[in-house]
Amino acid sequence: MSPPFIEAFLGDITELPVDAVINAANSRLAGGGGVDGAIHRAAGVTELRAACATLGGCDPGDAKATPGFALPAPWIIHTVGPVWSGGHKGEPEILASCYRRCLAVADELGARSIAFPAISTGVYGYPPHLAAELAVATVSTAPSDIELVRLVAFDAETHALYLRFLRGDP
Ligand code: AR6
Repeated sequence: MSPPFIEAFLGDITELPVDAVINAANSRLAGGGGVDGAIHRAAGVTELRAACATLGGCDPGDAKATPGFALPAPWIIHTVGPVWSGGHKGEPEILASCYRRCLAVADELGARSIAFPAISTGVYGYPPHLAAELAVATVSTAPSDIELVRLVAFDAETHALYLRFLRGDP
């Protein structure tokens, strides 16, 4: 187990040919907007909804896998980030747990390459710079057999944040 190679990527996570794509889901795993909606549409709404319905929901900070169906990625790992409410309600710990649990589930699946969206930074309101710093710090120190982690930004500002923290700039 050694740290993975981590790279920032700007674009649509649903198009990436990695072993597992991470979904920023809700605790009912009921589908929604943002990256969750995009993943459902690209994977196939009917198939993915049915697979999610068997999982019994997912607690914030935890992660559960389904097949990727029509995605290039064979697996989807659904995780539930914290809803931001000022930062003193355990949000950083929950978000760090999302990254660690996704790496652990990816390990169990035998995945070697995975892609994360910027969990919680959309509808859930987590400040993007704090989330990007935490993502880089957590992924680079969590033990796993994953070889490649793509931190996927859907906007240029988030991409610049990943590049900055991956360079080690404050
Ligand atoms: N590829 C990569 N990143 C994307 C894509 C995409 N296709 N689409 C959006 N993003 P959000 P959250 C980025 O709101 O804050 C859902 O309704 C987006 O720009 O998708 O964790 C769920 O069901 C942002 O940077 O997730 C939950 O109810 C990031 O993905 C709730 O939203 C996360 O934004 C979860 O909220």
